[in-house]
Amino acid sequence: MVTAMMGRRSFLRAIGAGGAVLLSVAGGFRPITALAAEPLAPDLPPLPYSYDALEPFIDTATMQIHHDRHHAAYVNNLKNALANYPELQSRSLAELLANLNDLPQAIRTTVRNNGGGHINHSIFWATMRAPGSGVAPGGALGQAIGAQFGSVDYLKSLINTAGERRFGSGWTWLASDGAGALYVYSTPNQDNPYMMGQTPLLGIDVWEHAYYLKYQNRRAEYLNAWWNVVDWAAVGARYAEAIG
Ligand code: MN3
Repeated sequence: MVTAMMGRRSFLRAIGAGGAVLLSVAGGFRPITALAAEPLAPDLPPLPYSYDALEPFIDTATMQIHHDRHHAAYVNNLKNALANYPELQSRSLAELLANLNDLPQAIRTTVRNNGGGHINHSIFWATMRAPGSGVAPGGALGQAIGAQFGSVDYLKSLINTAGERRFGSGWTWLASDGAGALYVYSTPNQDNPYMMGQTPLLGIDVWEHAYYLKYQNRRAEYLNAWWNVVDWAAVGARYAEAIG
């Protein structure tokens, strides 16, 4: 069907380039609107559930190490980088990431990697929930997925394939351009849709630290399993805010 084919072509173009590619949004960065609502939490936010809440799909040990060590390190590194720049501490992290070239050269890469790490993981925790407790995508998000991708299963396959093809460390995303269109692509390291003027709706961490204890080198198995803990209600709320 036409809508699904459009999604497939956009997707193939994105992963074919091998990196974070903005597909077809003209005019560069859009004004910071919904992006500005993303808070820059000064400290490591607690998990919104227990470490074992996502078992058996995401194991307890991985959650403990991932949150308490990896995410904590990104927060600490970001705070250290911004310590001498109080004027930057008052800006939203999404805004900083959307305008990296405006940052002092001395901290640009640190903010990119650790600010990205901080906000990416904050979104990651907030878009998962206990298995079996979720709902299908509804509302405006459900309509947009149906119109653009044809089915939720097809969308999942696109997101998974982008994540499987990411060489090395990175993320696979569902993102909004703020005008209703959805995008699927992968980014390296801790890069994210904010850097392209988009809003991340859902991101799956494909760094090995996200899955290696349980899945070893079987990234595709991890990606398939991840959908058992997706919180579509949270993703839908992010979409509503992005297009609001
Ligand atoms: Mn991670």
